[in-house]
Amino acid sequence: QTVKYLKDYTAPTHLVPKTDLLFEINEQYTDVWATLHIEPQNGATELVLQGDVKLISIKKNDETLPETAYSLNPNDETLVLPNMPTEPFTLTIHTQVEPQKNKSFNGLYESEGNLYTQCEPEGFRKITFHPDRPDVMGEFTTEIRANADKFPVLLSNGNKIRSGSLNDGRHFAVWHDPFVKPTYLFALVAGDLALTSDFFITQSGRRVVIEFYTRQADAHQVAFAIESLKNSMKWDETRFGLEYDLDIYMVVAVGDFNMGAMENKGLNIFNTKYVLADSQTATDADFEGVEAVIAHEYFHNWTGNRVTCRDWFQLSLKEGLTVFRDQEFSGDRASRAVRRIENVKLLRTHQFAEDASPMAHPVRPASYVEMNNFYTMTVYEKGAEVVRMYHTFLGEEGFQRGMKLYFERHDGQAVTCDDFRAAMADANGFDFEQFALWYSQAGTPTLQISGSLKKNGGNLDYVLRVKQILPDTPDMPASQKQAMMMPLAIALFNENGEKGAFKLPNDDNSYNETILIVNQAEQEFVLREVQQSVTPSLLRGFSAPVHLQFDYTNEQLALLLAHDDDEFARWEAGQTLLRRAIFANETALQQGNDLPQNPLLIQALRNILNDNNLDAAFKAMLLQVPAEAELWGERDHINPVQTTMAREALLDEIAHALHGELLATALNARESENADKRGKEIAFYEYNPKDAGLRALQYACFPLIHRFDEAATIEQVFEHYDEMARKNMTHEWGVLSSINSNASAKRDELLARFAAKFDHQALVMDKYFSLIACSRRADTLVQAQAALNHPRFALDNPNKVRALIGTFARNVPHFHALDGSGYAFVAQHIKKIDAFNPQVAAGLARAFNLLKRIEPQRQALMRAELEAIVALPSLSKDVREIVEKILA
Ligand code: B3K
Ligand code: ZN
Repeated sequence: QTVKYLKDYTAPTHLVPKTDLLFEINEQYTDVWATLHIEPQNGATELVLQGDVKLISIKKNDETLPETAYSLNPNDETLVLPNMPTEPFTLTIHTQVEPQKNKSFNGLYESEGNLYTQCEPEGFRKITFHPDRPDVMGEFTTEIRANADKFPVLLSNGNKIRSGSLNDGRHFAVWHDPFVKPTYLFALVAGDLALTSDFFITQSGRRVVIEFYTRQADAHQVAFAIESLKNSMKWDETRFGLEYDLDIYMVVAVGDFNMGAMENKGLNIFNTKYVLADSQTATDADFEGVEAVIAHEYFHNWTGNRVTCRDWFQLSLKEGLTVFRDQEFSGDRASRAVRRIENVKLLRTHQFAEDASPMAHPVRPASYVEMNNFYTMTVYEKGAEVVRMYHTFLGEEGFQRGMKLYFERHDGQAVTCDDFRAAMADANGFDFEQFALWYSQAGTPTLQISGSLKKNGGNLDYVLRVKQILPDTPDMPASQKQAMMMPLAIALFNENGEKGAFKLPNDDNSYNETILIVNQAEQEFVLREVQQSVTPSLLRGFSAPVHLQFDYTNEQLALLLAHDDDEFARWEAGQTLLRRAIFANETALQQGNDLPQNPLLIQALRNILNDNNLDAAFKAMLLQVPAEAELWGERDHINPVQTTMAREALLDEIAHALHGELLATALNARESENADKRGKEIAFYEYNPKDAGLRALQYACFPLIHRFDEAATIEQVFEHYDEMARKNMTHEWGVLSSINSNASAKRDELLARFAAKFDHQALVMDKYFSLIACSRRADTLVQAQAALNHPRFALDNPNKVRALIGTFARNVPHFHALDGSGYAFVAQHIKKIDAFNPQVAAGLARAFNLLKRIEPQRQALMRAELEAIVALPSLSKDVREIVEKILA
């Protein structure tokens, strides 16, 4: 396999300031003529173009080149033209593609009779030959010709400059994008699609046309996405001073899509999952997902498109920054604290696991085999935390000064993470030299902190000792790593739960919170003139993406859980208590002892349930018991099913001890949700953040209520299902999820009714398949296998695969079944899917990341499956890269 290294970067030998494309769409294939206006650099004569597509012919300045003038190398997907002029010239390249046969959903492909493209990172080379690298930017003009009945809609980037009819029932459209862009932002859509339009007036008074394209049947589900887009446009103007630059913004929804969405200039292409939403088919979480992804892709117009990446190693330059921006947008929209906690939960569950796995890599990877494998939690989510740390150091004003300088310097360019860091530093006179390590050192740092009181004359000092521990990662041993720089936000609480004042060295002001700059392997911070009893609140707001170790007593954690005014720190105190209780259960299970009781934790949860001043959405977060994957942290010798048992035992304890409180809380939340809807239409149960919080609280309680008396609850659910379902999908999904592990036939009947009702709603059928796959019932594998034959299941649809097989791979007791059946099921489908969609197969392969950290018996079973996968001669480089790393 060819490994590409960041250190080998060299500037392009040829630039392509203009590319003119002509697509002739035919029944079986599409002809593409690409005219590249080429500018050789520094006298270069050898031109290397990238392409993985059938070549028909090449012309140089209108003269057909003989086959001897170039060589095609399918192995590294290159076309080498050795003797090219040193003066500017054009190449016109004729290629042919078969979109109907393309099930990789990369390049030009067909879905339900329409054509779509996906070019990031290297899909353009499946359409034509081109340098196809992000630092070769140019202006694109695209003409599309097709049958007018089959393909009434013809779209590409920028503005439509011409259109009209041709002979034989064909028509054409010509699009011109005035902004220079790399090939990865190219897009084309051709098909029979419904249009919903709207408009937005920018801060400078320009009218931007908004166009959403969907299947006819889905057009009624785009209103929320359009509102989200307008909110995003407004927000980027007010918070970042950034205005949209073209006169039209198009979004196309497609059901066959490998990821969430794609930010092609002026023509976003979206997975239907992140466009279509109405209250009968989408949950509150789905609405929030639509809003966030619409925002994310829109924000890329500046952070990604106007300023792009020099090379793919810099991916986090656009992704980390754009995730940070969409997180801030969601936080400004509603429930900032809850959004922050959700982001941290996601990071700690999946990114920390990645950082502790053979796939660990820095935010800026140093090497890759297949770039598609590096659209990771580390690049996106840890990358966003790195951007957030700049923001924490500089504050909003300083951060915006940095952004302004970044755009002043780099608009229209392809740049690196160092350029971004330099802009932040130079705009603020802040030294971010050491901070560069966040881009080159993989692994999650651990901060070991201890605190002690010290007499200082008549006063007391509180001394915090901070030790920073960096882990070994496959790319670099800890011994080669240097101490990182990070903000540590802290406050001190007294025994009454009040924030205590303190002073800093050489500073006579009083503070009750501050941000310490951690930048050494070991250091001490002195907080002067503190009170007698101190409970430190540490890493407030999750100020750095690290593990925190501090020897809190359970009483101190209960104090923070009751009183901390930083919602993250407060939630985290509760999570630590919950984690400790589960670990204690695990130990007891291992040693065959009785399970310990947790009266302090139970009382703390009781207080939360009874607290009428807590925001409902936040209360729901406080009641979440960490999932198995959140518990494994950096541990080895994981026995997954034992973790599940220990966790279930705690859930049982909570369900029994707090049954009355849980019931009262759920009923109160339901009452509040209903309060303003009496006498109104059922359709009034729409998404809004306040009601979403009340529903989140109901369904945080409901599974525990069901756990207390399964037989009685399933009867009730059975009786009231239709009534709940009529309200909206959040309720319908909420009750089904709550009883989804119930062993009775009534659960099967409810799921069957659900599936029958939504037979023609593809996105809801995804929910059905994921319910089947995440159930903890004993027969889940059997049901998942049966679901493969369901008429609405399709192995070539990525959403279906993720819903059924992806969800199953995260179902801890079933994926990790001791007979190996779960591993075999997932491995079998990785092999099948790899034959036509390597990206989706590689995504599934990550489920085996835990290999080395799991107990020996399961490890052997996993290993056997992985070895069978790498033994496949025709395996894609996508899956091979992942599986070989896991096995290494
Ligand atoms: N930039 C795209 C992701 C492309 C993934 C290619 N495998 C979506 C996004 O991050 O906004
Ligand atoms: Zn993105």
